[in-house]
Formats: sequence, C-alpha cells, structure tokens
Amino acid sequence: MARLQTQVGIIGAGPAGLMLSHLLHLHGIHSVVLEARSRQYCEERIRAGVLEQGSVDMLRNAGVAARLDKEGMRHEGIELGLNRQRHRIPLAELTNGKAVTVYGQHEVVKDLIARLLADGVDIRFECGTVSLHNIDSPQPFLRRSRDGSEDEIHCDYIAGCDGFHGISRPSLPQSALRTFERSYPFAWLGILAEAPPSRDELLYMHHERGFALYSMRSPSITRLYLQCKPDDDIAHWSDDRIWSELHTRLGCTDGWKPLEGHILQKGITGMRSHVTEPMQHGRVFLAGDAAHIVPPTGAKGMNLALADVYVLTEALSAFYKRNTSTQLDQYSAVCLRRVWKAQRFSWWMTSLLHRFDDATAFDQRRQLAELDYITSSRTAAASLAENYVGLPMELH
Ligand code: RFL
Ligand code: PHB
Repeated sequence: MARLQTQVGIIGAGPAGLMLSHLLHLHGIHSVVLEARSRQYCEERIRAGVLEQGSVDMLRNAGVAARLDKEGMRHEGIELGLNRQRHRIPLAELTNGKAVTVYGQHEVVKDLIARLLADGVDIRFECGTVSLHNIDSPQPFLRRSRDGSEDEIHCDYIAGCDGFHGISRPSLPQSALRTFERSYPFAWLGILAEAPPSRDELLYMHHERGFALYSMRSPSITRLYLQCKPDDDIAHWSDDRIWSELHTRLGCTDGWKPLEGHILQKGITGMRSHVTEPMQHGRVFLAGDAAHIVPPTGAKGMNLALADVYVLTEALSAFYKRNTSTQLDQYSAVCLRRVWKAQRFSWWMTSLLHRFDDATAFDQRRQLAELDYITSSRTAAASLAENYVGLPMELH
C-alpha cells in the first residue's frame, strides 16, 4: 500500500475538481485528483455548453482560455419564442456589455486536463473505489482501492467534486446536513447533430406540445433539446420522430426551422433542483454538482461549479498564506448565496417555458402573459439578462 501526502485531496475530474486543482496549483498548493472514469470518458461526456461572462473571465485569468478564445462563440443575445415567433433578449445591451460564450463543457474539461498534466499535477483516472476517513480530524485521508491494491492519500482538506452521484456527500453524517429538493414532471431529450447552426443565437421555445431548445457547439454542430416525459425511453424516439417534433416545436411563422443533420448522439436527462446545506463538514468541502444541481434551463450548472471552486481556492489560499481559516469557515455561506439565486432563476426559467400537464387554463394564460411581459418589457428582460449572463462574483 502506498501512502501519499498532499495538501488537498480532490475527488472527481469534472469542471469543479479540475479547475480547483488548477487554481490551487497557480497558488502553489499541492493537490491529488482521484477520478473514477477514464480520461477519454471525461473528455467525451457531452453536457453543458454555456459559459457565463464570469466563468470566461475566470478561465482567462487562470491561463486556460487559449482555445476558448479561438473557438468559443460569444453570444450577445438569446431568443425566446412563443406563438411561433422569436423575440430577442439583447443580453449585452441590458447588462453593460456582458455576454455568454458557447463552448462545450467537454472542451473545458479537455483544456484543463491537458494543462494539469503539462504542469505535472497528479490526476489518477480509473482510480477505483474511493472512501473518506477521519473527516472530523485535522488529518483526514482518502483511500482508493482497485484490483486488490490500495493507496492512502493523507491531506489537510478534502474537496468533494464528484458530482450528484458521487461518494463525498453520502460520506458526511446525514444528521449534519439538510437537503432541499424539487423534481419536475418532465425530462429533456438532447441530441447532437451534424448540421451547421442556422441561427446565430440560442432559441428557447415555448410550445403547446412542450419546450424545445435550439443550441449549438461549433460552426458545424447543432445541439437541440425537446421536453419529454420523465420516464420516456430513448428507444421510442427514432431520428425521424425527433426531427419531426423539432420542426413542429421550433418552426416559426417566418418559415425558419432547424436544419437537419446526422444525429451523432442522443440521450434523455431528468430534471431536478437540489441543494445540500451546509456545503462543508469537518475537513470536507463539497463543490459543484456534489452540493447542488439545477434544471438545465438556466444554463447554470457548470458555472456554479466554477464559482464554488473559485471561492474555495481563495479560502484555502488565505489559510496556507496567512494561516487564517475565517474564509474557509465562510465557504458554505458565501457559495450558498449564489447557489440559491441560481436555483431561483433556473426554477423560474423552467416554469416559464415548459408545458405542465396539470396546468389549468388559468395557469396556461398566466404563463403566456409572463412570456409576453418578458419579451415586451425592457425592465423585465433586464432581470432575465442579468441572471443569464451571471451575477457578479460575491467574495466576502
Ligand atoms: P461532474 O461534471 O458530474 O463531475 C464529477 C466527476 O466526479 C467523478 N466521480 C467520481 N470520481 C471518483 N470516485 C467517485 N466515487 C466518483 N463519483 C463521481 C465523475 O466521473 C465525474 O468525472 O460535476 P462538476 O464538476 O460539479 O460539474 C458540474 C457540471 O457537470 C454540471 O453542473 C453541468 O453539466 C450542468 N449542465 C449545464 N451547466 C451549465 O452551466 N450550462 C449549461 O448549458 C448546462 N447544460 C447541463 C446542461 C447538464 C446536462 N446534463 C446531462 C445533466 C445540459 C445537460 C443536458
Ligand atoms: C446546451 O447547449 O447544451 C445548453 C444551452 C442552454 C441551456 C442548456 C443547455 O439552457
């Protein structure tokens, strides 16, 4: 059995774990990253696609935005659709020039892994089973075991960046945690299609058959989503059925509809909101999806993960450089202020745009009135824009 020593033991090589390890490295703080899956799996997992202005700035300041700056697509607006008509929300105009950048999460992951490996940071893919020990003591450690061999990684702190289904959150005493949850009576069917985007900006479409989203990944790849039943089986969605439904829901009165292309990938994702409080116990800090998840409608998940690890890095840096743990003690409270505002926004965007099977006629008229208000009032649109591009980083 090998016994390693590090300052911060990180579980998970998603955006949270990788960015944390990189930011710590820039601060001269040593970390080891343990990841259950292979490097290829992490680099090919298609998920989020929208980076807030603050996330782009963070990646730039951390020196990992060379490809993002070349290939990322800056969007200064989004479109909301209702009654088969599009209405532009001019994000930049409403937020003093802020915008979002469309750049796949797996590209962020690729860039970070390449940089960490080039810097000689210790990332262990396919690490086997991880367990957390002595988390209430000043000498916690991680144990990883695989094929009969075991290592112990002794550290000062543990960062649980292992996503919603990870091991970190369930390893904390459940009596010390409180969870807040909401599930939604629908899911998203997402496809990646080999077709050049035929719109410059994302289109969030309200439709009586259910919500649809037109997004993109590159000048040759479109990303599209359809609201579907939460227990829908992807086997029931042939390529023809998917395109027919996308044309019905996204088609506009001016004749615009998405361009078809070969479907490279398709899958169904459930939707829920979840927050665990506090995001810290003993020597363990939870970050990203390990602590909270949002429905994807507001495009906030990856951005929240990056915001958490920024706050955690500043706090760890204060501890190692100035020997103060005040910021570490405030980690959870600082993150949760942002998390809850993102929860509110994601819930609101979801409620605004989806079809709810149990909605009364009153609910339906109210939902249309709200969409009409957002798309016709500059004041209402400004609130959406401010949240969509991302609220300013709050550091206390
Ligand atoms: P991740 O990315 O889930 O990474 C966790 C990592 O931990 C590993 N792991 C373990 N490793 C060791 N031992 C264990 N026991 C482990 N258990 C798990 C996993 O293999 C994995 O590598 O969490 P992280 O880093 O917190 O990042 C969060 C984001 O991935 C997530 O919030 C976003 O993808 C959410 N999301 C979106 N977010 C946005 O900001 N903008 C978007 O446009 C957006 N669109 C989306 C989305 C998520 C979606 N899906 C599929 C859930 C669209 C979709 C469809
Ligand atoms: C995406 O491109 O995957 C995407 C864009 C916007 C969202 C969610 C997902 O709100």
